[in-house]
Amino acid sequence: MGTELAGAEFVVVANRLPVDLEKLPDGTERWKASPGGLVTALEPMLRNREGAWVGWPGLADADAEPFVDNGLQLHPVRLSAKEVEDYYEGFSNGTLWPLYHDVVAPPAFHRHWWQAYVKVNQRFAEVVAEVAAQDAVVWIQDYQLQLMPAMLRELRPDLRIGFFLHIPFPPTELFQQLPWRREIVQGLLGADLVGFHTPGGVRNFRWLATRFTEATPGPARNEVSYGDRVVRLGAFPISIDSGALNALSRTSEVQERAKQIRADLGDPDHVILGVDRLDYTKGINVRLRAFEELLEEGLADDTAFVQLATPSRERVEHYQKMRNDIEQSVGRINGEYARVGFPVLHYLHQSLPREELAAFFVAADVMLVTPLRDGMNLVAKEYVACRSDLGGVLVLSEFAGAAIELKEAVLVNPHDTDGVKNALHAALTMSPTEGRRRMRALRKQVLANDVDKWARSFLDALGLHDD
Ligand code: ADQ
Repeated sequence: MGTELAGAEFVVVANRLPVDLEKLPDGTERWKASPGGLVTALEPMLRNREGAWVGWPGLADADAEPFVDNGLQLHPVRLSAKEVEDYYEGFSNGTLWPLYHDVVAPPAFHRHWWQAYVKVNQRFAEVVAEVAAQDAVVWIQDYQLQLMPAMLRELRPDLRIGFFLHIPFPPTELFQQLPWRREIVQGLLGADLVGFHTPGGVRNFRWLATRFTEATPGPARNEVSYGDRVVRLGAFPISIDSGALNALSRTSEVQERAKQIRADLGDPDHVILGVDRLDYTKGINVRLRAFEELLEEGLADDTAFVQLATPSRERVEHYQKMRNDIEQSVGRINGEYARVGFPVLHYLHQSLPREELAAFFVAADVMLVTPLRDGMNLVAKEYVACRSDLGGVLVLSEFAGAAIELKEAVLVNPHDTDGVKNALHAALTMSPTEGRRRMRALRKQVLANDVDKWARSFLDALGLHDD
C-alpha cells in the first residue's frame, strides 16, 4: 500500500463504495460514480480530513486495488459471487430486510446465509483495521454490517466506532424471531454510538440489549453500560441536501421541463406522483388500489398518475413477484380506464437523472408516499424541497420515519384502503390556501434540517469535531 493510502483519521464503511466498478462488453473494467444522499453528505467531510471509504464495488469476484480519488481513499472489499448470493441477497435482503420492515414479507432463515454474513462482516473489519490510523474515527453504515462494530473493536480497541442503521429497528417481538439475535445485539454493542432514525428504534434496541446481553441501562438516559464501556444510543433522522435540491427545482430548465411533462400527459386537471425504489415495503400496490377505487367511483376524472420505480434487487424472489403484481395492476387499470393515447397510469421502471426527477416533483399536484414501513423515506423530503411555489400536497404513510417530522403532510395508514382513498381524494380537492399553509410548514422543517446537519450531529455525538 502506498504512503498516500496509509492511516486514515476518518473512515466510512458501507456495503457499497460511492463508486461502482463496471464490466464493459470488451471485458475491461472501469469506475463509475454512483451518487447518492450518503455520498453527498459525507464526501466533503471525508476529503477535508483525508478520509477513507471502505465498501464493495458492486461487482462479484473483482480484484480491485485501493486508490485515491480527489483526496478520498477508496478501499474495495472483495465479495465472491457466492458471497453476494448468501451475504447480500440472502441474509441482508432475504432475512434482515423483511424482518426489520415488520415482516411485510416472510423473512427466510438459513444457516449458510448467516455464516456468509459473519464471514463478510469479519472481512470488512479486517480491511478497516488495516486502513484506519491510530485512534481514528470509524463510521459504519447499515444493516449489512451489524456484526462489524464488535469485530473491529476486537482487532482495534483504540478506534472510536459509530454505527448508523438506515432502516427501522423492529419491534422487540419481531426481532426475537431471529435465531442469531444475541450475536447481532452484541455486534452492535461493539460501537461507542449506535444511531437510529427514530426514538422508537432506540427504545427497541435498548430493551433488547439489556434482555440478551449483560448490558444494563444508564448511566444517562440514552446509554447502556456494557462491560467496562458505555454505549450511547441516539435518534438521528437523516435528511437530504435540501438547499441544493431547492435551487435545482427553481432553475428555468426544471420549471420548463415540468410544464412539458404536464403537457405530455395531456394537461390533465390533476397529476399524482409516486417515486420509489421498486420494493415491497414501499406500498406501491396500496396506492394503485386507492387510485383504482377512486376511478371506479368517478372521483378521479381527468387525473394522471405517474409511478416512477427504480429497478432494485431483481434477483431476490419477493421482488420478482411484487414486480409482476404491480405490472399486472397497471395493465388492468389502464385496460379499464385509459383512452387511446391517454393512459391514466404511467409506469416507468427506470432510474431518472436528478434534474428529471426534480421536474416530476414540480409537476405533481399530489405526491403519494405510502410505505408499509420505512426507516425515513427521502422521497417525501425531496418533494417538499422542490416546492418553492408552495404548491402540491404530500400524502405520507404514518409508518415512514419521516412522518415524525413531516406532521403537516396528509398522514395515512397504508393498511387502510379506505383511509388512503379518502386521503388521496382530500389531497386532490384541497383548497390552495390549506395546501400552501401545509407546504410552508413542511418546507420550514426540511430546509432547516439537511443531510449535512444530520451527519454533523451524529459525528458530534461520536466526538469527531470539525476544527
Ligand atoms: P431507500 O429504501 O432506498 O433508502 P429512500 O429514502 O426513499 O429509500 O431513498 C430512495 C432514493 O432513490 C431517493 O433519493 C429517490 O429520489 C431515489 N429514487 C427513487 N426512485 C427513483 C427513480 N425512478 N429515479 C431516480 N431516483 C430515484 C434507505 C431506507 C430509507 C432511508 C434511506 C436513507 O429504506 O428509509 O430514508 O435509506 O437512510
